[in-house]
Amino acid sequence: MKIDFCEEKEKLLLDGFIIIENLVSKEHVDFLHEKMLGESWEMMKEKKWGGVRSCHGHIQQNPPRYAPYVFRDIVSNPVVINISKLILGENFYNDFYSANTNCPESIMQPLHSDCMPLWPGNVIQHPPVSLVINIPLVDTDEINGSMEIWPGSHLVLGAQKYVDEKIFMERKKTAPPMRANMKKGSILIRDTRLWHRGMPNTSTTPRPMLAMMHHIHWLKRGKKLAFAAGCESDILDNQIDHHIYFTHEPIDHSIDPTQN
Ligand SMILES: O=C(O)CCC(=O)C(=O)O
Repeated sequence: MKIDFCEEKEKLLLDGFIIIENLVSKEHVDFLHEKMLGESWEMMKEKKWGGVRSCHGHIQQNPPRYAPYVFRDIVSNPVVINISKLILGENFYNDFYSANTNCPESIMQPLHSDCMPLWPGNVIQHPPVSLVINIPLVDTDEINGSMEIWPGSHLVLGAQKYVDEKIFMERKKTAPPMRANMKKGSILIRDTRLWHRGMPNTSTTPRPMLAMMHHIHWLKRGKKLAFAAGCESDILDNQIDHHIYFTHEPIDHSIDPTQN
């Protein structure tokens, strides 16, 4: 597959997101999905709701950070690295490795951005400083709650983290939202300011979607994430600052990775 990186970069800058298909091996996706699905059902039973405002049916679920569940085409995908480098420059870093699992009977989340602009009072928007990398572990569509995204909304001035209904109803007239429907193996890369929300999952199975966050090198860093020793060759790529450490201690991946 040939990717026009200049075109993808332009699209990402303009629309605030891109989706590229066939970037992750379906075997890797299925293998990780099988491992995580059991944990999704458990968390669902215990009503461990998370994500934005911990809405009913939405789980913040961390994937295992030990072999054999760590894959280079997920954590260090070369196409994603190339795009992040084009947008964020050299030495960008990742500080997040989790998943949004949207469970059956979930409700609609409030429309929101993941990060606010760095200079909120500016009269023009600054270039992107952070990107979210989303990788669904199943095909996603309107039935199982594909994410709603608002093209171009990352450039709207004056928006708050939770977008006021009056503001989004007005924007809807000229720039309506769409659903990020994806085949498994695809990757969605989006500006963290892009308006989006989880939608009801009316199917009978959870819809897991991995999430990583890439940041420009000078943005303030949080704690490093722990991965199990032995995964080094599945992860390390010198074009990305992984902001992680490897440990021989057992890793409880159910704990919030940034608290680990
Ligand atoms: O799961 C989704 O589709 C979106 C989740 C989300 O945006 C969040 O929890 O912040």
